[in-house]
Amino acid sequence: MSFFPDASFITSAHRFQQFVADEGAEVAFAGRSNAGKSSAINTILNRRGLAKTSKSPGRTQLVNFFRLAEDSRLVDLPGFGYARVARSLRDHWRGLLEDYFEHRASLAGLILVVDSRRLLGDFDWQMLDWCGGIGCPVHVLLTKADKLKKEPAARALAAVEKELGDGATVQLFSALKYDGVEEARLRLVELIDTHKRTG
Ligand SMILES: Nc1nc2c(ncn2[C@@H]2O[C@H](COP(=O)(O)OP(=O)(O)O)[C@@H](O)[C@H]2O)c(=O)[nH]1
Ligand SMILES: [Mg+2]
Repeated sequence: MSFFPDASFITSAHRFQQFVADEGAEVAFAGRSNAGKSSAINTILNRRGLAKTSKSPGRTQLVNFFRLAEDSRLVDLPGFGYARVARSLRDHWRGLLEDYFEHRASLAGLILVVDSRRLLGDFDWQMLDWCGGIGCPVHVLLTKADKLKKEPAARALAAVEKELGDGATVQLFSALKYDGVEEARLRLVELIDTHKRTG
């Protein structure tokens, strides 16, 4: 079964003015470069190649909008936490994301993509801070879980759950092995439905 049979790319934005109309509900995906964000989006939407995956981290990124269904979107945010990206570009992204979190009424939740072997970093805490400030729910995907054995994976999950407390929900995820895909889809749908019900 496909949760999002009508998923399609809408547009890319480099500036706030280029964002699509702030209507309905949208869930944002964020993660440090190379965390596995594009792979997670493609796997969750069951569309290989919809969000481009890359082996070269730090490639110029934009804010990418995808249609999920009538009145709902997925937004792929740039991950600026990578040292090889020029400082001016990082500052631009930071400002753009700050604007986004501050002013986006249709924002229903954030799915934060974190490499399960690296745990939470500065970029992730910045995202969590912004979301905490506006009461935006966060769901953390601990990706590339296939690279960890069962015990270390369980420990990574417990450690992040403990760090975040009630601040977010957390799960293990693997785009390679399809682990946790259904759970991620259900959470995505739940975030959208909750936003539509409560505004
Ligand atoms: N083993 C494994 N590799 C993954 C997984 N997800 C992504 N990758 C790899 O990690 C690299 C970065 O993935 P990508 O989705 O482009 O990361 P992004 O920069 O966060 O969008 C690529 O080489 C992917 O093939 C996963 O679940 N398991
Ligand atoms: Mg990517």
